[in-house]
Amino acid sequence: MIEIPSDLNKMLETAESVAVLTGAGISAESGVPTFRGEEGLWKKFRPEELATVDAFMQNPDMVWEWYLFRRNIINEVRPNPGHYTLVEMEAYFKNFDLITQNVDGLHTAAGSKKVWELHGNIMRSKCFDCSKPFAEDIDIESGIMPVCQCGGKIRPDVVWFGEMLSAEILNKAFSVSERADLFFSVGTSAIVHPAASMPAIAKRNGAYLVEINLEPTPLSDIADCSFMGKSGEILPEIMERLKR
Ligand code: BV8
Ligand code: ZN
Repeated sequence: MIEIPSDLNKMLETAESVAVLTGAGISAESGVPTFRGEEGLWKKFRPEELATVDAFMQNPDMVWEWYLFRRNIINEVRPNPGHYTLVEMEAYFKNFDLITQNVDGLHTAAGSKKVWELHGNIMRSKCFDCSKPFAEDIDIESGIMPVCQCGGKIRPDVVWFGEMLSAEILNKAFSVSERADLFFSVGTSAIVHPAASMPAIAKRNGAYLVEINLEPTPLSDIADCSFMGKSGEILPEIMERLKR
């Protein structure tokens, strides 16, 4: 059982606009490897070296091999109690927005409606040049890289390091963070920007900031309360408290 501080109790009862930022940690209990954890997504490389335009330009096969490897994992996994609790919270609070860094689509699969995917979605592919969605399966076994009618290379529809996020989604994330009176940061190491600035923006605009993570992060110092533990266990306990 977790200890819920009285000021969080009060916020849970009075909050009108709630926003959540999630990272890879919320999908860990579903079996999706996190980026920087010890089981690290791809042993030999760091995501910052593979999830980049340069890596794709230099070695599209290797980058696609990494994404197809991750797609296969994600095809086998299901949302966990942490994802499902956020679906319940969306129904419970007057205004609720879910901002995610994750590209695994598990929030939508769990039933969340208002999900802002800051970094895109790994299951979608698009043309590198004209961004036209590419619906066919990617098969690189043949060694032939899929190309768009315009001649552009097909890539995963995710935001790589050094790439701009969608301005529309980013602005939406900034505005829900500014407006939130209760903000949860769940399962993120809070080092990737501009995503990691959302909790600080919420805090600066008067939100009560809750962190749920396995280990301390740069947010732990500014959080109003920090639960160190598994999101799949802590989020359901907080929801239990809401229902009582
Ligand atoms: C941009 C999609 C600029 C691809 C991803 C120096 C300083 C500051 C910033 C920068 C800098 N140098 C470069 C930058 C900018 C860079 C950045 O922030 N780099 C970082 C590494 C320092 N950002 C960018 O490049 C962004 N673009 O800035 O554009 C620009 C400006 C003008 C003009 C042009 C360009 C784009 C960033 C997006 C990159 N794409 N993903 C893909 O997935 O392949 S980011 C990638 O990391 C994932 O999306 C992931 O979600 C994200 C963040 O990682 P986390 O989600 O936090 O995961 P992590 O493993 O790190 O942590 C998991 C946590 O969960 C851990 O703390 C763990 O303890 C905890 N946990 C584990 N299990 C559980 C748990 N918690 C609870 N319960 C559990 N069970
Ligand atoms: Zn194209």
